[in-house]
Amino acid sequence: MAGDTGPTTAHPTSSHWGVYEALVRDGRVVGVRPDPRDPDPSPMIGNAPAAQHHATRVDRPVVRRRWLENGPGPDPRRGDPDDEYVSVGWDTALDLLAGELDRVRREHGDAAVYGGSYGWASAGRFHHAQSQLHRFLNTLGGYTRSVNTYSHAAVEVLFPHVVGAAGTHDLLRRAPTWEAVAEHTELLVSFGGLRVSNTWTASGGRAARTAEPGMRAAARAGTEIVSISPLRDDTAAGLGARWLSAEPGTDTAILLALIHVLVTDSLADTAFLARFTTGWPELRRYVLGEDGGTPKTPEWAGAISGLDADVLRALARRMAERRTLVNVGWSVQRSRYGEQPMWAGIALAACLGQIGLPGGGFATGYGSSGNYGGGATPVAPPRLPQGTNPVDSLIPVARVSDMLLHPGEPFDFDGRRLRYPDIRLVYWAGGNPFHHHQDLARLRRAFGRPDTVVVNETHWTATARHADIVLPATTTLERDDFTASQGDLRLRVMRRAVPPHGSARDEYDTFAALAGRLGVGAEFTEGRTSAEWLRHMYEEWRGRQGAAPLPDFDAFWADGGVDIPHRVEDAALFGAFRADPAANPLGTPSGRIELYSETVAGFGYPDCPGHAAWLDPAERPGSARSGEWPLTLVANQPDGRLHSQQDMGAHSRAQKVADRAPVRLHPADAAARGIAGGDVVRLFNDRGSCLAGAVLDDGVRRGVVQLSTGAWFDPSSTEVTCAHGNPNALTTDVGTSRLSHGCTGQLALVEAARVDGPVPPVRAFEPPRITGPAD
Ligand SMILES: Nc1nc2c(c(=O)[nH]1)N[C@H]1C(S)=C(S)[C@@H](COP(=O)(O)OP(=O)(O)OC[C@H]3O[C@@H](n4cnc5c(=O)[nH]c(N)nc54)[C@H](O)[C@@H]3O)O[C@H]1N2
Ligand SMILES: Nc1nc2c(c(=O)[nH]1)N[C@H]1C(S)=C(S)[C@@H](COP(=O)(O)OP(=O)(O)OC[C@H]3O[C@@H](n4cnc5c(=O)[nH]c(N)nc54)[C@H](O)[C@@H]3O)O[C@H]1N2
Ligand SMILES: [Mo]
Repeated sequence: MAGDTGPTTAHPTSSHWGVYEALVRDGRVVGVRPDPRDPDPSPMIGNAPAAQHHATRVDRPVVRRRWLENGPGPDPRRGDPDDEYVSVGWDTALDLLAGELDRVRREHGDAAVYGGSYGWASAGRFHHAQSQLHRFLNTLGGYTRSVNTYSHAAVEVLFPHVVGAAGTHDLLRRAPTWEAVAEHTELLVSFGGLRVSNTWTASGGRAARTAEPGMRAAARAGTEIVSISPLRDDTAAGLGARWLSAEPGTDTAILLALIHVLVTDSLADTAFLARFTTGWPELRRYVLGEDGGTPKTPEWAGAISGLDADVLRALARRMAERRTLVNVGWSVQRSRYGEQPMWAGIALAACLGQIGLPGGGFATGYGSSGNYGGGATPVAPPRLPQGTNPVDSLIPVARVSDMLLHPGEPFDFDGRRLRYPDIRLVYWAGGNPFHHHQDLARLRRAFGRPDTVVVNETHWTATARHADIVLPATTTLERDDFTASQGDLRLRVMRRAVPPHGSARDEYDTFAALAGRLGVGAEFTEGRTSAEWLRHMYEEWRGRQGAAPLPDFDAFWADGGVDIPHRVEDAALFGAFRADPAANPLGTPSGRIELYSETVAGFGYPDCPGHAAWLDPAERPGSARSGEWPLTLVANQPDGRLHSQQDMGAHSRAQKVADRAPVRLHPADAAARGIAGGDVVRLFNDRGSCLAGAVLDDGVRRGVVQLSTGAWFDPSSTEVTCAHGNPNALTTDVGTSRLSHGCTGQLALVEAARVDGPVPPVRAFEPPRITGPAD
């Protein structure tokens, strides 16, 4: 065939999940080739070819017919799978959107625009959707923003009270390198495991994959690994890790019991506690039950967690005898009262007295991100300047439904009393809230409230299908860019591989055109084209590297990248504080690690008291709700993709069972419900339901079912909330606590049943009905 005869060319690029080359023939991506320097590439790069040219690509600007005909306004039918879109052409779409932005700002003020727009978008640092959107909205006059992340909001908000802001930054960025772990750490106890597939990902992509080789080298060097988790495969086979299968959501009880043993066995490092912490007497009283509460004994924790009391006792003693690193993974805080296991984790490490010693102490992020433990560089990659947001209106990111449903209502947040703004226009670019948010039925109601929803997307995600105006964005493979992740050692050129799909545009051009219509074109562009911005950002960054002789832009571009000047951090985390706490105090009121915080206690939040405490969550085995909903759903990160991105790709599709997301169950739980491998299963609770395909696995703790996030939300069936298997049909939309309002999507109580008879088809990958001319 003539069309198949062109030469195949290779184009270097980067995704958050790997550095690779796109193989292109006749203008189409036909394959991928891993970066030659990556010895163990992630299979997720295999999703790119099918995703690039999929039928769900947004190929032209469209407007939802009901909005076009009725004008802006709340619409409970927003997101109706049968809604029709009208192809209007770029000029009309931009005119309509500019007019609506202008109307909302004039009538309701800039705070009525929600530009929170959370999401991972793509890896390139210039064509980064949020950066572009935020720069545009700031140029215009500002917007209501979101703060903190779905990933680890409880860490971000709690730890400044516990170790100070700089200490929190260090905890998230400067953990002991895997080399230091191999050299110094005798025992690594990880709550939430060290899930290898999670380390395939790092924001921006990563030139060198260091996590999996690092953990293997540590295991070879003799680091003993204990994984406390509901899934056996949260640690790689071959690490020789010991799996302690615990009930999800019970880590705080386990951690408090380990502290209890250290105290009663006189193994707690009282000299360390006295010198480097404050609040130990309060925590100690609580743990021992001297405050009138239950003593937090191993027997007490054993009954809650399912771990044997003697196992906990032996573990605590072993930790005290060895150089021990306590890692509490981010998943552990992504549920109700998620602040508590973090605070209890650092309290345990403080009792062991090893914080500040090489390879010892506390960490949070091994097994959660590819760059954690990879060493740090003091140099951040180039970044598009975003200007300043003159509007002082914000929400904690996971409170989006509350905000839209309860305008004007007050809420508590980290000691402040704030009010939800009255949002009239929601603008999302580079994120998929109908992937990431909890209780999607509630989110759908919330998305019915604003006057107008605007989404820039590469694909027809469920979020795009809840929008009134949808603007097609180019993908990474359609633009020139560069990228590096935090701690990366190389800034890499990403080269355009294929022409834009349909009439998709770079978001920079979209926002420049909108800014022009709204009278701020010159401020937004500063007179530069995309290509000129790349050069400008690079040269500006190069200029900041001082003495380091870096190549100029043309040489950088020709070479395909530049090594980033760096320094591998070998100083122990909190080492300076330990060496001289008077000279190097932490940024807390006491200058020490606050095991009890007067500040947090002073907020008076029952859901986050002044020290780590066991607060019994509703969504856990053994709770009152668990009588009706006896299974604990673990909604962890998918190993076939990043979140919802490229779910239609070959690697992700190959994992589906009966066309749906795979749900893993213990064979005994399956047998009790007459479920066999390959069956379609309905998971349900009082919030919603979804279908999934059964996989039986005795590496799943009994009573637990695992359904990873990221199956494209499919509300097309009237019988279930999602026909495809998105776990957020089942999760609860309540924050971790009033302190941080973190995401609680990781755990939910559910029941499961086999589906007999006709099963609704999966329609997630069908684009919506579009009328009108192709643009
Ligand atoms: N139940 C449960 N829910 C969770 C979690 C959990 O553990 N359990 N984890 C949470 C976590 S940690 C996170 S970080 C979130 C992730 O949630 P998100 O970051 O929202 O998920 P993604 O699927 O990565 O969404 C990115 C979107 O950007 C689009 N995109 C890619 N490139 C571009 C571009 O150039 N321009 C534009 N406009 N769009 C682009 C993609 O098509 C995709 O739709 O999910 C959270 N949700
Ligand atoms: N392949 C891939 N990698 C990713 C991502 C992705 O989408 N795909 N997303 C990235 C992002 S944005 C983030 S924030 C990180 C998230 O990193 P994490 O939060 O660490 O990842 P999860 O997979 O959600 O959870 C890891 C494991 O924790 C266990 N777990 C769940 N609940 C509990 C509990 O209550 N107690 C204990 N002890 N264990 C529990 C589960 O068995 C789960 O497999 O991953 C990143 N890496
Ligand atoms: Mo995340």
